Amino acid sequence: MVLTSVGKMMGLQQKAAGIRNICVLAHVDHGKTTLADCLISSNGIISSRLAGKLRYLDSREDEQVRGITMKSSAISLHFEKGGQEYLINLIDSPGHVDFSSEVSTAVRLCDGCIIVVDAVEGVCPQTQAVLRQAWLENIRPVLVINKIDRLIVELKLTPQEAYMHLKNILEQINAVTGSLFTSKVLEERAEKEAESESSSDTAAGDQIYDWSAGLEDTDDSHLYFSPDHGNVVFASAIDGWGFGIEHFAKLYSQKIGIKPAVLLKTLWGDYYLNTKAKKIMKGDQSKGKKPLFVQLVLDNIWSLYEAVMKRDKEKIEKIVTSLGLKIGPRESRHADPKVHLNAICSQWLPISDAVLSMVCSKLPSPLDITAERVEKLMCVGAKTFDSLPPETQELKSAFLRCSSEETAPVIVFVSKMFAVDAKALPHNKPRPLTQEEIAQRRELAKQRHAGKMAANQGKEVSEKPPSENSSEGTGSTGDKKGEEQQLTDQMDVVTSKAAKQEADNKESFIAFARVFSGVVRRGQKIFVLGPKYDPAESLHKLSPQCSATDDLPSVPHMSCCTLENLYLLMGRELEELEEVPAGNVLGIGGLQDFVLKSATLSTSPACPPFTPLNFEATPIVRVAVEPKHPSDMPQLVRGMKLLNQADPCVQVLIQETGEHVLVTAGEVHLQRCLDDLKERFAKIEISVSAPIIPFRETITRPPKVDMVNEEIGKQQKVAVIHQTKEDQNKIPEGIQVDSDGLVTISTPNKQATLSVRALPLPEEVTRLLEENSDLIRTMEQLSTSLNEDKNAHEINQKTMDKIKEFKQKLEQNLQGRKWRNAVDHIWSFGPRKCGPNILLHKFEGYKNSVWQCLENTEKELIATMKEACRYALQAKPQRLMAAMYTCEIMATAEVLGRVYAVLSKREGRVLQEEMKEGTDVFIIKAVLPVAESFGFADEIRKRTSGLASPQLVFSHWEIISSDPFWVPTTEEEYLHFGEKADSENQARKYMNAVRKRKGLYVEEKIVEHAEKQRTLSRNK
Ligand SMILES: Nc1nc2c(ncn2[C@@H]2O[C@H](COP(=O)(O)OP(=O)(O)OP(=O)(O)O)[C@@H](O)[C@H]2O)c(=O)[nH]1
Ligand SMILES: [Mg+2]
Repeated sequence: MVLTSVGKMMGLQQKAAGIRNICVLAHVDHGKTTLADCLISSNGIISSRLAGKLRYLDSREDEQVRGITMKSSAISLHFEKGGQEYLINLIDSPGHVDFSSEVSTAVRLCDGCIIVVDAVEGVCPQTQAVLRQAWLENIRPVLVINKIDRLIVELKLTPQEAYMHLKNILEQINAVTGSLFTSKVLEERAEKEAESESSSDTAAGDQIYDWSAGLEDTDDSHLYFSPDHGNVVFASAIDGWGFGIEHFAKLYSQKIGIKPAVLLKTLWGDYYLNTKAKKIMKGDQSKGKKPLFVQLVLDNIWSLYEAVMKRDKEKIEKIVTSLGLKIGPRESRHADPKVHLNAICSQWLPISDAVLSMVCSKLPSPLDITAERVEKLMCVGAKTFDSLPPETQELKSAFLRCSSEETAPVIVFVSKMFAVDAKALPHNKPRPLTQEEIAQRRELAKQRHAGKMAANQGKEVSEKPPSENSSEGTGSTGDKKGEEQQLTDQMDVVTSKAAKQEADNKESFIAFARVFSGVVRRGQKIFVLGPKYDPAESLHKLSPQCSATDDLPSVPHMSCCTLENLYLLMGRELEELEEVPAGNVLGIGGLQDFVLKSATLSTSPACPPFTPLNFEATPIVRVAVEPKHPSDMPQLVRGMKLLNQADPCVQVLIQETGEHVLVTAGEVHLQRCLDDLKERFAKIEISVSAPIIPFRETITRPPKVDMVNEEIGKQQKVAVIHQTKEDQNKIPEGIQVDSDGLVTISTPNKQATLSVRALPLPEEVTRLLEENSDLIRTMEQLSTSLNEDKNAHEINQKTMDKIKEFKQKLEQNLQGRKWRNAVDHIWSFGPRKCGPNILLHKFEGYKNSVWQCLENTEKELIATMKEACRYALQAKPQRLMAAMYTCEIMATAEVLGRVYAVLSKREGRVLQEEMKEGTDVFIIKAVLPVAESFGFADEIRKRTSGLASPQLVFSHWEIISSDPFWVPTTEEEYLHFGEKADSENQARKYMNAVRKRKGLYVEEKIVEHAEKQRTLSRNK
């Protein structure tokens, strides 16, 4: 296969209809990178022998060592089918849950995706997660069921069993898609109903409820994966083969004389071949017949595997000649039968053909971007499309046209920044010489040689006849010239070395981006729009026709930059480009001072920022880092800044204590960030603290029973111990606390007095607040703009309806005497005005509240009462909330016991256990406190000899039921737990650990009767 030249790729970039931007998505280890290898080898970039072993797109050293992908990377491939040429921009993504943010960055730039599923493991948690991601971004999926060879070699299934197994996998995956689809239809239906309700208010006509509108009506057949739709490929990436059923339909239509269209419909499903009648009949199972798929497809593959594995030379020969293949002696005599197998299979059913032709025929080109997706991309937060300024709404057509005309506005989205060694940039690399340059050099060398020869001759001549001075003169000048040349050459070497060293130390950032409209050119000036940029605001100040080259007034969240370099992304290599037309994925250099992680670039100030990426993983694992040598601090600070820019998900911050903190998605992610920091970005030795575990604090209702299940109030208190408990919650003077927890506190100048009471919110309210955080943020923005300038914003009717609905729901959930009128008295949400806490006021007649955007009243609301809130919280029973992971572990029956042992040792709780159909594998769903999770995956892997490996995903916060301040107060408790309550109190353990880290006072048990201990040890 010939390597496709950059020139050719540039040509293909111009034809948007032939472009496919796709990514490969799957659960960890299902074979994405191996599949990508096979596709890359079809373009001659790597040899087909190495495909699957090289894992070309895993270009980092740690990716190769650990065998998992950590960064998504892109490569452009060329494919030809049916006389049409295609450019495929392929992005390989990581499957490990810690790196799921890399998946989000990849999915945003694509129009379609290949979902890979391991034929043995089937649908796994990350498979579901990536399907959801694809769904959220409105991109179309196709399916590759990979590792079919494992069904033959490892599970030793018969073709019939394998068929049932594959059918099962398809059902599972379609069930996931189905549930995504149903939830969306229901949502839309609810929305429509709400709309029709509001319209029926005005038009008081008869409302006929249309029952059929909804699920039954909506055609969803194109969403499902089915081999007869042509969106499923069965494959074994490691053995280099793959096929869609149309391949076999074509093959057998000639052999058995049945139309390909008929075969295409019947090859998958419960049909069988009636050989006598030469007809395809339905109902294989009831008649005990082999389904067509088994008879015509799987049987053949199975017998090939059998023949090669058993080294049945005759049979292999027969198969090879009947298929018309040519196998070299090197492969057929290889000691490893797998090599032989690979050679046969990859010629017979080349996986790249099957997958790429499915991609080209089933996945959309950039021209097919849907209006729905465009609107979604353009509307940030709870804003709706029709609330955008008209100039902005007009841009929708630019997206839909995806045009590369001069007049089309340029719209580019940068989904992440990635660091490359400055050495690896094309302009710093020795580049192969062109023909002319080679000719030129040859000419120069010839001249030099001729010069030397002449000089030598001259010398000889001058030595002989001393009278001929002239020739001596030329000779010496020639020598001088030579010396000069040498000197400048040396200088060049020195300076280039210095430059190289400098380049060595420098990291260059490349933006991973896609052009949605227009043509980007090198050296072009363009607006960089931050996520908070608001076109409505800037269009007041700027004219919609202004360009980034004009001298413009400053606008918040907008800057101008020059596109310094454009690159074609070719896996480990970058190729320089002069311009990139709409519809392509590209790399952009020179943005590192303008873009932190992601951004929207446009030539039009009316362009809105794209919606933020949907990140599934929440950064939760924090560590503090410091340099080993304090003098290295500046490098660390710089390194952390670079790391932050290079990773979509990591957070770096400086805590109040001055500690530098890294927040990462999980242990593997943490390790990668630390390695990057040490070896690339800071290049210093660093020491890392133990993970800092996050906790939240909350209050609960007072318990009705005590720790020994006695009703509270009836027991006799133990006076002495009771005293200590009172001490712990000691409240300073000047603050009154009543029996119901109402705290009253005066300001130091005694001008004002505040009374605050803390109450636990009903759980549904907390959930409601968390779900609506976007809406609350929008309300906050509206309120501020109302306070500043009454008419700055026209509030969109839909948003208003949403706010009203939210208010109603809150009212429904805040019922009872305690919460009377509470919703109207909401002063603020918190923390930072949008969290799951509510601040209520109790002033009768006081109007100011969060609902002012509905009422249009204005007044200031400012009050700081940190102290009062703290004491109010302390006056109630306090509890810690722990961050919880969910994990799904697959384990065989024999290691199940050990998995449970590890789980229970680490305070894990099993939620569900079920057996995977058709296998002896159990799936265990459990929750585990983040605090107990460090080393969990490793421990499980070790205890089960690598048979089970869990992935942990942050799921929720959970109240730890024990009271961190608890001490025995009644006689029974005292008897049961002892004076010091020595038995484990999980909450206290966590609390003390935090206090210790913060250098706060920790009350710990001290050995009180040391003498007794001495008598125990006799050897003293
Ligand atoms: N038996 C078999 N093994 C395969 C096949 N494809 C891939 N593998 C193996 O599965 C392992 C994982 O393959 P990768 O391609 O790295 O998987 P991945 O999906 O890229 O993994 P992550 O990027 O870490 O999510 C490797 O050891 C491959 O050799 C296959 O078709 N059959
Ligand atoms: Mg991979």
